[in-house]
Amino acid sequence: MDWIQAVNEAVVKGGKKEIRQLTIEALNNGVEAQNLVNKAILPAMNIVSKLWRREEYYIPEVMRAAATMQEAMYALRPLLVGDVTGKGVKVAIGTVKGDRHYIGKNLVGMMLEGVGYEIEDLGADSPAEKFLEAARNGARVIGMSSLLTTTMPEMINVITLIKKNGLRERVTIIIGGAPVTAAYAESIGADYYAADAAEVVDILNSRFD
Ligand code: B1M
Repeated sequence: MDWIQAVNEAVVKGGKKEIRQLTIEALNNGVEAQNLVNKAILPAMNIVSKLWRREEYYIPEVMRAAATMQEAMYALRPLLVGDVTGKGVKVAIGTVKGDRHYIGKNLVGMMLEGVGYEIEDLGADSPAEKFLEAARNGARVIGMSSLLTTTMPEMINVITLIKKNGLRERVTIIIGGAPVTAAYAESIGADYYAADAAEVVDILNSRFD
């Protein structure tokens, strides 16, 4: 049995009920958790995206696939979030106001937690004030995710608010999400842009190790 393909297809088809069992079986058959994420689950969401663009999938199918992906991630979580020594760095991460996409943000949070960062999940559709509050309460990193071109400018509001409150020098700001680019990060005064969760880990490790 090709476990990678089976998990990939189950996510694309939105097989929420069977995905947990399937993921566990794949693990029991020697497939590594990280491989399931990188080779089965993330590519599945790309397929879903294409199907949506071609109007072969509509919002209910996309939602089902997203929920299935989350379910698979829950099953993998204990393996991705290993037994690691804490770094003593709190990262507050959220999807900006107006934007309800949270899968990528959750993945970034999970990967960071896996290597020892303390995560404060601000959720999706998170107003600027929530990011400010987190910065006030000791977060040393503010992570913002945006999946919509229309919500990207909300990142500017967050940075402006943090600056206005005199906290800019205290926090490292990292941003990402499908439409976000390194040039955009630079233009709005964020410290870093990361293309994916693994890059966030690399960047923060080089900043805090
Ligand atoms: Co939405 N959606 N969606 N959607 N959706 C996109 C983003 C879109 C590109 C699809 C398309 O048209 N091709 C498009 C945006 C177009 C644009 O603005 N450029 C779009 C749209 C238009 C919309 C709606 C407006 C549709 C509508 O209602 N007309 C609507 C908006 C609702 C809202 O937010 N207010 C909407 C709704 C939805 C669903 C609810 C159906 C669902 C969300 C489920 C959920 O999260 N609760 C959904 C989904 C699933 C998608 C796609 C198909 C997949 C997104 C995803 O989860 N990918 C997406 C198409 C696509 O992105 N190709 C699409 C998997 C995830 C792991 O990847 O989030 O990119 P991603 O995260 C990556 C990197 O970007 C990076 O790391 C992660 C991987 O390692 N990253 C960071 C993310 N955050 C980071 C933060 C960092 C660093 C890296 O630092 C802190």
